[in-house]
Amino acid sequence: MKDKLEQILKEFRSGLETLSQQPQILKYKSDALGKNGQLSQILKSLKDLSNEERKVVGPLANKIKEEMNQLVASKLKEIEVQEINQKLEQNKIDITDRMVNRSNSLCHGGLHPTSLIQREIEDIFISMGFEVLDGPHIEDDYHNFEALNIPSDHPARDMQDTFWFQTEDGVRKFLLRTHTSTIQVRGMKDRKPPFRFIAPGKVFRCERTDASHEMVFHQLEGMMVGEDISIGHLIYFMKTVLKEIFKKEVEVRLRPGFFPFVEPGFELDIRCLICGGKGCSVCKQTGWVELLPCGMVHPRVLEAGGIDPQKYNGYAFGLGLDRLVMMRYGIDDIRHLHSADLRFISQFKDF
Ligand code: FA5
Repeated sequence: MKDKLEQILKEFRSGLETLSQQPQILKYKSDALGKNGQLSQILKSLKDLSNEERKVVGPLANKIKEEMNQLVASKLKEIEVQEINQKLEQNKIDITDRMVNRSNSLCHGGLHPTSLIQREIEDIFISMGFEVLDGPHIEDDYHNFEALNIPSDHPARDMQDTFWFQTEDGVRKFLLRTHTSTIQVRGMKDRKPPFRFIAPGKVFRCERTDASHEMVFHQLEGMMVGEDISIGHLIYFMKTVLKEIFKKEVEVRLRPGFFPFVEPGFELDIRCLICGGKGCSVCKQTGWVELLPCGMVHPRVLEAGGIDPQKYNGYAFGLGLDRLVMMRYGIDDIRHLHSADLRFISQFKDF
């Protein structure tokens, strides 16, 4: 019986070696190990053996069954690896290869205009002593609203239509951040005044799109906290940045604006550079583009960031990055920026 078991294993192994397709192997296995297979027959006949024989044959039959299973598993693994290697070989991509255009000259990629402007602005702020921070796109209610002095029953929540994640119990706790102001409290918590930082990034709103509105767009948050910070500091930094970006003085106007996280709050608009102030679809025929809401940080927001509002104060702003890109390059519709149209994108190659 012992010899017979070893013979079964030997034959199974050599039969398996001749197979190379997964379905064939699975069938081979079920034939050999199924209830009509030789091994099952031996296991069934154990009851007819003497006690002594059963003690030897039983464990040996189980060991051989285990070994046959292992042979099949490693054969299947081997085939899987072969298939993956074959696919990799067929779909080989040479990342050093260059694309050639219709006129047979080499072409290469470049940065998106939003990235170009973002990098330029980061450099300007870094040169003025600002840090550059990052934050999560999926935010919690606390950092997007509560900590910014916008409690759940506050009407200001309606100013930004929000994409919420619904939890299983129906509670709205997480959302796609509606503004980069979420970084204010995160940034303050990790720092001691005086400090200044910016935080560029994507934001998301459930909005109807038009020439100046997108559902996914970019903002660049900025914050400066210390002793005796004034609106004068705010205006100075904003004007310096705009002058650097546009390489000339641009006409700006400051008007009162309401944001629960600043007091007082302002809207800084720039004279529309698409129409020169005459009126167009980008400036909604007003001649001015809303670009840079800002204000002095509300004491409650400083407190949420662990900063004593009796001792320190600061300013914050939230630059609309896409609109700045539009003004800088004379783009008359924000939707071009996400169009992925190579004819549009390739105009901005920086090298
Ligand atoms: C805010 O998001 C505030 N968090 C900004 C802020 C920060 C105020 C710090 C005070 C202090 P607002 O919703 O206005 O504000 O958006 C800021 C800028 O983002 C706007 O001025 C505009 O330039 C840009 N923006 C707003 N909505 C859109 C949109 N749908 N598409 C493209 N740009 C937009």
